[in-house]
Amino acid sequence: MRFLGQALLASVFVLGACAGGEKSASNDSSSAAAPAAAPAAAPAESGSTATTAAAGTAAPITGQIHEVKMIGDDKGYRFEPSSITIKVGDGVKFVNVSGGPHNVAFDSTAIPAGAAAQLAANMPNSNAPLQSNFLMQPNEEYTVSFAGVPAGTYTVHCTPHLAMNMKGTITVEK
Ligand SMILES: [Cu+2]
Repeated sequence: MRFLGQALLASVFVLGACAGGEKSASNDSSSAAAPAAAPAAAPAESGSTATTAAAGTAAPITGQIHEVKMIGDDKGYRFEPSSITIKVGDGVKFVNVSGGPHNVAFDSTAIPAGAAAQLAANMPNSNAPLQSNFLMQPNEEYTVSFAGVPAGTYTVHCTPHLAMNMKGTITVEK
């Protein structure tokens, strides 16, 4: 919308300049041209996450995506819902609603045996294996694929608020 507005303004300016026959400096041309340079897509995670990436290849979500809110308010810090049941192949989208920064973290001892490598591979932009980056802004999201992982109970927590018992349970069914 903003780009369109600038383009329209620029057109009006150019038309006006032609009609008037005056070659005044086009002080708007640089800003009108700027939006044409599209920002490059965010690069994939580099160096620091090499150990995570090496754990395996991410398995894309093939099923439903379930939303879990991450909330911190006067009632405390929590995942909402704190307990969900999904299928293998589904994804869980965590949304930072309030009280962040939050993250999405799994303790390798609180997930099914044999789950860690694939789950880590399914977690982009990890700060460490099984730990997402920190969600700083309201409405920032982080989606974890539960494709290719064993069925069972996955306990998820938020590292900054673990001491405040910000934990949840994701039951993954075959
Ligand atoms: Cu948190």
